[in-house]
Amino acid sequence: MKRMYPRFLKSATAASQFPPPGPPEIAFLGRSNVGKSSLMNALLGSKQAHTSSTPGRTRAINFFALTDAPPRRDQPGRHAQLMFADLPGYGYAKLSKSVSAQWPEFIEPYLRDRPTLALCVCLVDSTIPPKASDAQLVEFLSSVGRNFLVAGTKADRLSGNGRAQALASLRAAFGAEHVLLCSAKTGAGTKELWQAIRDAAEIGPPR
Ligand SMILES: Nc1nc2c(ncn2[C@@H]2O[C@H](COP(=O)(O)OP(=O)(O)O)[C@@H](O)[C@H]2O)c(=O)[nH]1
Ligand SMILES: [Mg+2]
Repeated sequence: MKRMYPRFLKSATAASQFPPPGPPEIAFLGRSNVGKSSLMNALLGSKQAHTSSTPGRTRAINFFALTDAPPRRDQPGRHAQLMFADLPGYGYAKLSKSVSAQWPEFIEPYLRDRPTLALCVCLVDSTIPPKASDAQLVEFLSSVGRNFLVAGTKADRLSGNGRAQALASLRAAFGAEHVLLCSAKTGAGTKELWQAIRDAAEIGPPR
């Protein structure tokens, strides 16, 4: 799989700071520690992408522009094919169809209104039973008509039988067609995830 090259665009903590809608955008959501940074790095094949450990950026939406060729100094504004949006990770305990107390107020409008948002990748730890809060997030995304995918993370920690059970319980919770298992550690599932991203963004296979 030919890689894509991420370029950090900006960190936004208000709707007025979102970059202008451009190419199709993929949002990554999940509770802290679910493995979001690891999985994004596995998808991008780089450690430069994730900035969530940078102070001040953890409560922000971090936007990345992706191109299918390395950035060139002489073409700084090179056309991006895709955008990744790394959303703040923490408990969704209070998330509901109405505004959440814990969820920064710009997140819900982002998920509801962002015109170029093509897919929400919801990360759920496959090694523990799905949480009610994960279901609430997915319910919210469904209620606003968003295309979503549930990626069960850390699947390398499960045995073959454990993976089958985890897949079954995630499918029962979120709908079979929306679920896949992955591992940032082994790379398992990342090809399928890329395919789902490309399908949602309606961009062709890598050249
Ligand atoms: N075994 C295993 N551990 C993982 C995987 N992905 C993340 N982790 C571990 O889970 C912890 C949280 O990962 P991180 O990517 O920082 O989570 P984030 O808070 O969602 O960004 C770290 O200790 C990672 O090493 C995975 O695919 N397999
Ligand atoms: Mg992180």
